[in-house]
Amino acid sequence: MENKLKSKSNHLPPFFVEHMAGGEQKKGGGEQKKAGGGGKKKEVKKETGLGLSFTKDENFGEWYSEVVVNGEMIEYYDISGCYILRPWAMSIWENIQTFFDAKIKKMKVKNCYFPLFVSPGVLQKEKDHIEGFAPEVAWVTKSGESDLEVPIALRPTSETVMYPYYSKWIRGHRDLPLKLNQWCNVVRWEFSNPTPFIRSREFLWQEGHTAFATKEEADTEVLQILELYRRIYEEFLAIPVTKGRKSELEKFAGGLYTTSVEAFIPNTGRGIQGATSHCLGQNFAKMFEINFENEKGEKSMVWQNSWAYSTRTIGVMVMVHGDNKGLVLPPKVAALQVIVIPVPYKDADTQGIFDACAATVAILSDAGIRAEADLRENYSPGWKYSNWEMKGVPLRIEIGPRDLANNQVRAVRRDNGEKTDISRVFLVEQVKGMLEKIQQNLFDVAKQKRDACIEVVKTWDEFIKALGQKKLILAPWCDEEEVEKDVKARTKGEMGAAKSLCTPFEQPELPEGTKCFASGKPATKWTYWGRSY
Ligand code: 87F
Repeated sequence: MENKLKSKSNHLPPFFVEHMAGGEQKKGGGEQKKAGGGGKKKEVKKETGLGLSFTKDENFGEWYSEVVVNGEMIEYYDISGCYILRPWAMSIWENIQTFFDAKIKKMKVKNCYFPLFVSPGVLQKEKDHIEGFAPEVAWVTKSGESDLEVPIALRPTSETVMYPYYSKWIRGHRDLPLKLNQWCNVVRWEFSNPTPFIRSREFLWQEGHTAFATKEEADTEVLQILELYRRIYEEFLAIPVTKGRKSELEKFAGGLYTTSVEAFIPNTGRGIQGATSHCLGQNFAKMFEINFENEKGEKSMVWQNSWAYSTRTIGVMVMVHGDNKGLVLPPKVAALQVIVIPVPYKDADTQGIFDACAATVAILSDAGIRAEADLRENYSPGWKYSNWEMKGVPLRIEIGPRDLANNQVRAVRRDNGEKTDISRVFLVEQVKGMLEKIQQNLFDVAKQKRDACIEVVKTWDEFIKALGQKKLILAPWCDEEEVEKDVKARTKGEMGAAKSLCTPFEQPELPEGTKCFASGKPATKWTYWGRSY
């Protein structure tokens, strides 16, 4: 019996194991963050017991781990690098998904679903592309107790899964363009330090895979998609990004060229790739024989693109906007935009206050604002304030006896703490206006902080100094692969090497005779450099 239980317990989460035979296994994930252990523990906890143990400035890594858990976005799981996405995070994902999905449908992209499992033959068909990534591929080798005859891979991306069928489905020019997208999970067995949303072993994304008759059509789409990614970051997540092109070293090796939106995390001084839109050229078409007969009856090869953004978007949002009270959610993506909290006082008209809260929610909801009241009776108003601040709700509305008497409510902004008394007559328009202001302010503040980190350098010494100061470095570059390799080699250390982030499409003027910061050769462009995630 004991043996049976033991072998069974290998497949079960610790919760179940604990509730079985007295469970000698430990609870919680292997990498469960030790909120109290190690490092400097700053007491920012309030009397409510709801605060964070770490400040964003003093211990960013621990702050982040704590904020995603206490803000109820993530629960740690007992497999390292895998996380539970709780409804609070999932609704943010859904809000940006709704925007993007509608936009790509307007571009005539169709959704589809290909299997999660990949046979080794298919996975390795395109050898060059898979070579560098091979260590990250996860394999299923067993069913029950028996070994599979052929192991099966879990998709890390779906080029090799989808393109054999593109070859089958595309025959003539009338079959083009073929534009497919799938919303799915992918698995990459990363070994470097897993971080919720930012680097996890399973994550959610959309992957778009399109095929065209001409390069021009492909080029156009690459930029259309990139613009949608910019809008997700800037208009929804309130995060400034730079659109640009990746260097030869940093591009997707299987493609022709890679464009990306790049964000920056001021606290760590690291760049972070926000999303990518690749032109694959005809590389995969050659490999997978994706040919079509053109209008002249000649056989030609398709031009392909692929593009993706992932749940990493949510992590960047937390890192950029979060503060020492917890998450700060931009109104456009927040599951809840307004939380209404009753503030009863001694023998004041408690029922009247509760009714006013319910009425406020009804009015806001009718106007399309995502609002709820926290009418729980076993928590104090102060506890509720802290709780919803931790969860990052953009606007709090308090209703107490004085507000009731004056036919008003008190609104408190999460982003800057500003308090405004709003007459109930103007409730909807004022709340709408405040939510727009919050959205704009989050972007403005984030942009100001990002811009303050940009350092224009001309020489290697200036570059090294700026790197040490966690700057986002803009430098004139000769665009030679060997030079970038050299920059990596010369900067490698425990913080990770510096690399090119992107060559921005918006180029400052490059005066005649400007030299490359690293090689001294003639510079051909301005490129962003830095450490990155
Ligand atoms: C990990 C393991 C195996 C990234 C990997 O960016 C393969 C890969 O091909 C791999 N990690 N990549 C590159 C993904 C390229 C491309 N795929 C479609 C995208 C956008 C969506």
